Amino acid sequence: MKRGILPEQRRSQLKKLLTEKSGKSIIRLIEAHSGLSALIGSNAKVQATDGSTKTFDGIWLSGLTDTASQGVPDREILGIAAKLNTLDQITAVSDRPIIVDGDSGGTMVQLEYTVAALERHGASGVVFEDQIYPKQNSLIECEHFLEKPENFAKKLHLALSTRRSSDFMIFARIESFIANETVAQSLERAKIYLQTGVDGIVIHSRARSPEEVFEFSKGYQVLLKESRKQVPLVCIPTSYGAVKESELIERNFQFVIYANFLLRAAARAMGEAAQSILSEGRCQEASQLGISLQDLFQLIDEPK
Ligand code: SPV
Ligand code: MG
Repeated sequence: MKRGILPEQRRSQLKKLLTEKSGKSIIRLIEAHSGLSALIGSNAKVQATDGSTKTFDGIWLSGLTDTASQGVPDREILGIAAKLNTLDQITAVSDRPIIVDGDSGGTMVQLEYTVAALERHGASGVVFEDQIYPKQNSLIECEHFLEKPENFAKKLHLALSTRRSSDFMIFARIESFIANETVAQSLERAKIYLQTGVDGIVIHSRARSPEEVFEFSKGYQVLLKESRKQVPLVCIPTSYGAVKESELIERNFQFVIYANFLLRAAARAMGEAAQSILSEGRCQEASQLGISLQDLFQLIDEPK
């Protein structure tokens, strides 16, 4: 039987990682949307060129892939019960810290219950974004509507006062670039959100180049100096995927989230298998398109 770890053991892991990795490397999160994807992400490892073993440090419970895997748009439709169900699948099989995508947090009451439930269920942190509820996925080319920063700060204050342990990290996600705001506006938001005492800032973008997030990072370092704070910076480089982790470290990012790659890979493989069965009129070819049954049994610890 696969065993996760207890909520109180997992909760503090993210802060511990931050202390261990500070200034040396980046905390790498892989998306999960189910028990199986969490197993695959947690088991992944490669030998780095210096001989060390490279793995993912933690898991991102992605709103997009969690809802997509249930065939539903990423528009805050399913609610906290569905998210907790996914979180429980992940905690049952993985020992990694988990950051949950809290979307906009919903209404103030919804946000309060969300924070309490995620902390109780063992997540190590949650990200709330400053889009107006119900949010639109940031990577969609459409008009996105943002909260006034002062209003979003109220949500952050509520999240911070709701959590019971300071080990449970609250991140504020800035959607300025998603809504065509300027770098100056994004930094103004960062300044206001930092004043609430949040534990991290996520800067998002759907540009093909990292230029705007790099520019943000430059200004953000000045803000940190001025406020004498050390608040980690997070990016989600889906649209500017050519960027290397080494560049992100140079630009002072402490976390990188690989937000949707496992689900997209699985969706393509599933489509190819379904097509193959139809076109061949049999399943032999489809068998070659996925992992073997032996590997699947081993992955889920199927009892003999
Ligand atoms: C997610 O994975 O749900 C995210 C990242 O929030 S994005 O889809 O780029 O908005
Ligand atoms: Mg999301």
